[in-house]
Amino acid sequence: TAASAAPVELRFPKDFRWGCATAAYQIEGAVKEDGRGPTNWDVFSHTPGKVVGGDTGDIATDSYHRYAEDTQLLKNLGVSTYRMSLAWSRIFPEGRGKPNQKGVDHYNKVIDNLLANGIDPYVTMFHWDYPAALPGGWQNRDTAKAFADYAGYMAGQISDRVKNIMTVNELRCFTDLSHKVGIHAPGLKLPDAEVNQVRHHGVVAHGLAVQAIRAHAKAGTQVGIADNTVFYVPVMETDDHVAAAKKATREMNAMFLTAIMEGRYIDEYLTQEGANAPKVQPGDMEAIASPLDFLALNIYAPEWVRADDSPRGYATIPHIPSSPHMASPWLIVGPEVAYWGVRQVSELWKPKVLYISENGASADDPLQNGRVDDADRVMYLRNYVSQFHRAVAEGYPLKGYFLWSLLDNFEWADGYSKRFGIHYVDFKTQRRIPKLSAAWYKEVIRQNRVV
Ligand code: PNW
Repeated sequence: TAASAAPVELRFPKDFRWGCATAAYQIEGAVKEDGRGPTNWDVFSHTPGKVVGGDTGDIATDSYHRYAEDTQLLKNLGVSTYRMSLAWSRIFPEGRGKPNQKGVDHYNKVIDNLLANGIDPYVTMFHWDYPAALPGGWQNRDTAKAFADYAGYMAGQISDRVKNIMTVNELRCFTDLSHKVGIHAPGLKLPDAEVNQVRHHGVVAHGLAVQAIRAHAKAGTQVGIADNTVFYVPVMETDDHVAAAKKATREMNAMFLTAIMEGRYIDEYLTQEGANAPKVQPGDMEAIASPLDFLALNIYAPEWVRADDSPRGYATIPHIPSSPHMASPWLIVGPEVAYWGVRQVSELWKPKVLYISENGASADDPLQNGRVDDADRVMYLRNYVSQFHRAVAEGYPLKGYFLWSLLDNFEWADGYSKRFGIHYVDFKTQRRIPKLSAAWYKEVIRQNRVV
């Protein structure tokens, strides 16, 4: 007899929120307009040898001028939300002092345009571009205070319309990639003690900003962080490996999310760092642990881990050349990280509300006969979204998903050589062309299920 095939549909809850994400320096351009001050990334990208091809964000996708066109791309997709960031140096060109009204006006126009089109903006206060005038950048503790003042000020300006605010994007990137690995602005390779201090300033900045936003924002404003927690995926789904992976995730993020959620640096981290551990001032840990309304995760590549009988109980498994990856070599494909990330933070810290603030992929994106058939990106996205669906179906509090990115943009040290968009951008004409992945995402949203 013929099998009666009843397809299992991976449907999301009715109120699940679909969106796209971008960041100011990666899309805006207009770096000298309306009083914007120079940033760390302007300096870095204009330093020969720092960015592939000598690319800069001077023009990027010109979204400072084309924001209304970008809103129409979002509207055509059918998203209900859009995650964007504000450029600190448009508001405070020198990092502090007197606000620049033209910068505030610009973001008011962008926000109003989104709302007029039925799209709810989620705003990140800091996505890596800070005013170059701030002495010492994140090496200087005063930057944390300046950041909180800026974040509080802008929360006061926008929270009548913006209901969800994120403090910073990806602590690990703007601390470690910028001050330890040296591939992001300002391009430093500092010794361990100084790196740990920069990390500490990062989490303090987040905490002080939470307090400042709450002090200035309209009651009810939801405050969170967009973190790229490193998630450890158990090599197999058995109790011992599952427990080992959760322990690894908690310990390996000790300087970032674990500190924020637990209000202290755990012993494993302090012991490991010894004399290089960060210098903490009274009140710092209380600020860092400021309660959050939601937690947002940027989830891309997995780490793999297995249980073992070492004292800590786990061994990480390095990526090897045969690990499948997308166009960026670091972007290992491991869709299960989407499920385990949501499950692990839920079990470890019980956040009330979770979002995926970024997930997406770089691909080669050949433009042929006016089309970009990025079937590889569609495959990547379908697999990750299916794993997020599993987390939702099991009851974890995941409420929304922001796809990185709405359009190809300035991919940091990779310049324009790596494309993450679901809209192709011709950087000569600034023409936007929806890729196959945009058609796929539109259908996911329309049917509210994996297609
Ligand atoms: C994120 N890694 O960065 C950022 O938030 C975006 O601005 C960026 O464009 C996007 O992901 C794609 O790269 C990351 O090396 C950069 O693991 C590097 C890593 C992870 C995230």
